Amino acid sequence: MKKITRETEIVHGVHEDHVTSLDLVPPIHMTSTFRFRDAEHGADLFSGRESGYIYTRIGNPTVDLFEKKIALLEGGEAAAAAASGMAAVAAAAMTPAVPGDNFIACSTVYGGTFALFNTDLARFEIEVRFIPSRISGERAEIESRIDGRTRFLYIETPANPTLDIIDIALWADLARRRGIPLIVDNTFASPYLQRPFSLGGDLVIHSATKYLGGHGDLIGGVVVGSAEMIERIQSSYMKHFGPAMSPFNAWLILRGVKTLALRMTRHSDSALQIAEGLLHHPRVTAVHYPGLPSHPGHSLARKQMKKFGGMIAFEVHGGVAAGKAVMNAVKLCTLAVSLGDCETLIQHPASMTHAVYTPEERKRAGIPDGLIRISVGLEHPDDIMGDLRQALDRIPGV
Ligand code: LCS
Repeated sequence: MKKITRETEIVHGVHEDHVTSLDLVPPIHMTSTFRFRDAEHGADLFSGRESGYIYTRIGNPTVDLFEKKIALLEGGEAAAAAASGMAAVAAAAMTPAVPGDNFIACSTVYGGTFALFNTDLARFEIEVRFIPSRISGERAEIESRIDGRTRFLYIETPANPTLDIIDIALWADLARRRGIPLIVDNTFASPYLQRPFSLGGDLVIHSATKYLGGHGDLIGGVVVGSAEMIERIQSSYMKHFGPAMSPFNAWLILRGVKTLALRMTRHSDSALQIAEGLLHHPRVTAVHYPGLPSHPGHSLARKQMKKFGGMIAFEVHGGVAAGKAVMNAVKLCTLAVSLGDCETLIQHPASMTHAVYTPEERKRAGIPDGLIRISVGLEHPDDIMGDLRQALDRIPGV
């Protein structure tokens, strides 16, 4: 072949077939597609006769590494990475169900999950049957909603935003007896604090945007489960609906997750101290934190969690107006949704993360309009409590 032009050289450069540099930290494979050695190799990859990479929506070495890491942390066989936590929820819920099927879910879940279940899945004629979390421990109540078309059970624990604790072992037992899977959203706990597979769960979901990433700089999600269930999700939902995780995000989460144990310990210890501080503040009417002995799910949380996590919800005298005044008066805490970041975040579920619930639906799900939610960050707990105290002190006396 005659010497190539400068223009072509600029496009092609040099190809190296293998990474041989023995990096401590794995490289980011930022490539959309992968070269085939020859036509037969391409055909063999497509037919499954040979395994290897074809195209990043279907598989990528950096994303694979992320999937293997999260599967390991959860104690599952395999994982499917997704572009967001919502994509992970949708993949887990839509893969096993066809029109006419139904599933049972706790009604206190992240607002986006609630909206997906309540409206979008309804368009595919997949029916959600909600159980209010106040009766989520009552076996007969759950059983009475299960029938021959029930494809799975779905829980989130601790629940967003109320911090209700759902009995994973009880729901897993009900699912096993009916031969259907239990899906557990483990976002609030992280695999360091809670391992749903050890309690009988079948699929575990994370919004990796939160504690797994840990630094508030990406959106990502993951579903973990048996090799067979994950293969179904990968070869159908992920491949054809296409919510693939970016290799760069997979790399960021791999970096963030290395400090998961340290961060979750600090988040949990600080949250316990702050929950106790809030409990003693005269303007505070209720503190919802599973680490407090007064929390109705405290003994269950002790059984199924290692520590109680970094999320707290609380209510103040004066309801919604007073709550808004607190959020407008904080200086160190940041008024923002999301959670699991280094920075302490504060938000109002009824008008923000859970605004998709109607007031009636919120009442049934046990989400008070005056509830404030905080994601306790990695700052010194005395500074966080000091900021909340000065904001609470500004509420007019009762
Ligand atoms: N599951 C839980 C428990 C969540 O809290 C969230 C997001 C999701 C799934 C969805 O994940 P995403 O697509 O956002 O990665 N929760 C949010 C929240 O409470 N505030 O902002 C997002």
